[in-house]
Amino acid sequence: MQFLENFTPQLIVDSPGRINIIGEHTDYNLGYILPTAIDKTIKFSFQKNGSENTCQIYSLGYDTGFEADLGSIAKSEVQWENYVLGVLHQIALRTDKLRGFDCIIESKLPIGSGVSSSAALECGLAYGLNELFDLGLSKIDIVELSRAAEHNYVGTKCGIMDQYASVMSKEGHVILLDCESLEATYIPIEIAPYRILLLNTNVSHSLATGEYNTRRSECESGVAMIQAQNTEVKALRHVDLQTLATYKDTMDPIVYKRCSYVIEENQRVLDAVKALKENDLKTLGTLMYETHQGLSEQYEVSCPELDFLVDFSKGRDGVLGARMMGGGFGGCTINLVHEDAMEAFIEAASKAYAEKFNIALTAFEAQPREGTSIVK
Ligand code: GAF
Repeated sequence: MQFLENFTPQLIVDSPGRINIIGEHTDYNLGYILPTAIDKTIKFSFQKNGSENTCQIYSLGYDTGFEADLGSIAKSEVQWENYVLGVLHQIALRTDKLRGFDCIIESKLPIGSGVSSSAALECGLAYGLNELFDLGLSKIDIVELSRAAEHNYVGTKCGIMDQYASVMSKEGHVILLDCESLEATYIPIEIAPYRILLLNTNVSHSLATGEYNTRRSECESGVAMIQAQNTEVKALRHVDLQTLATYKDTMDPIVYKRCSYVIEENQRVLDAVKALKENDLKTLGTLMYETHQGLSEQYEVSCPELDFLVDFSKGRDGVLGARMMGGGFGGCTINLVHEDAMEAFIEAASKAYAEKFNIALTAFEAQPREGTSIVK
């Protein structure tokens, strides 16, 4: 693209991916989550180009770019462009201050690996444009508009977790977020000598978006059934296991399974927070294993590669817990591993995984960091 020859960035923004210690598929059920941003980011470099409507966006990773016209934003056939276009569309719904710009995107985040490169892309772009054009959006506006972009342009009816963690995180903390009230409690993550290790299966099964939306509607249909008896119930957040049990014979068994997972997982988040505060990492690890079992058997969003890695970790020296992370059907496992055991564990897991699936595993440590920020 021509603009690359004369590019002088006026603003550089770093937008992080996220991990989630525990609390999977609870966000859109208005429950609890425990995520934080990590030290793997997407970097955005911006310049105003003086035009009314012309936006030029170039991805260094894909080695390709595209042009968008602010006067006629529409969905693209190319999926990554929709993350960008969706954000531009959402900004245009909120303000008319946006003008033409050029942007170069450089990602250090593995795509499709469950660390939410998509939210990092949406939020980093929205954050940067807000700064560059003084749009007057708050951080929570950026979170909400990025989520709306994902719903409307990408098609995933995601919850709030990924965008919230990408923008609102604080260095060295995890966020206990109540997804109903949006009350956030920042909890220091002091787990030394243990560390957070991500093992990337390097698979991303194409089921992800469709199955994600199906899980969401299964939960909603469970809620609708309970709501018919009790109008106070707006989400699974308002249901306990005892109440759910009274629907065992009438509710579709699959819906019942999904709902029980979500209700149990909400409780696990609260138990995990207690364990974290008491530095009881053994209990935290056990809860992570329970979450994985629920995601695999009740919620059915795991896959053979993730199950294999979690099983492999069990009983290994220095490993307290492991589970799949994010939406599922591929991506990373999150592991709680003693620093002295990291190297041997990575080596053994990589060898076993390659033997079983003939795929190379990628391992990286995740350090909690602050949310989206300005570099320059
Ligand atoms: C994806 C979604 F984007 C999140 O909102 C969340 O539901 C997660 O899957 C599962 O916990 O990352």
